[in-house]
Amino acid sequence: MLDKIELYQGDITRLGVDAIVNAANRSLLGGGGVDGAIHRAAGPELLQECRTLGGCETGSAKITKAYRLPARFVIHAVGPIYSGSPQDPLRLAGCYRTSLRLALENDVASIAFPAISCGVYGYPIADAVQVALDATVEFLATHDAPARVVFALFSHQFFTLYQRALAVREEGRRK
Ligand code: AR6
Repeated sequence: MLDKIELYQGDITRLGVDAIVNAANRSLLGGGGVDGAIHRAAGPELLQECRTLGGCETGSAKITKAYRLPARFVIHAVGPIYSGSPQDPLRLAGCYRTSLRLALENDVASIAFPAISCGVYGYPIADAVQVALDATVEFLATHDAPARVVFALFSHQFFTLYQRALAVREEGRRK
């Protein structure tokens, strides 16, 4: 499973994967951070399509076309605003699971995730990385697609954290 996972440091909007995941809010009508970058790069047609979706629940996701982006689809996932409650990891895992299920249903072979909820939503990255990897590994263990999952980390610090978390899992697998 781990061999299907890759790390990338930089701007997710530049990735030529089949689908990129957006860290959206429940309105799905755009915002700052990665959401703003995706809408800017995709062009105004993305917002037009998002207006037809009727928002999205926290912990879930919806799919649209990707317009001017190199990707074919954008999967808009709504992460939890971090509160320290036991619901947080369940909702965050729901974002990854739902996005991967939408990828499978739309013949997406490669998908890239940003660090959902780890910006203005305040989720501690050290916890979020474990939730992201657990949910992804579990999905890949029980489904044939997607073939490739990329975690796109904007900062070097987050990239290093993901690298370490993956290395620990690789090590655990070899033992
Ligand atoms: N490519 C990859 N990662 C990025 C990019 C990019 N171009 N830009 C930012 N990040 P955030 P959230 C990283 O705040 O915490 C929006 O206003 C960023 O460094 O974008 O889920 C929405 O509309 C951080 O590590 O998303 C919501 O209202 C990660 O992406 C709210 O923010 C997520 O940070 C969602 O907050």
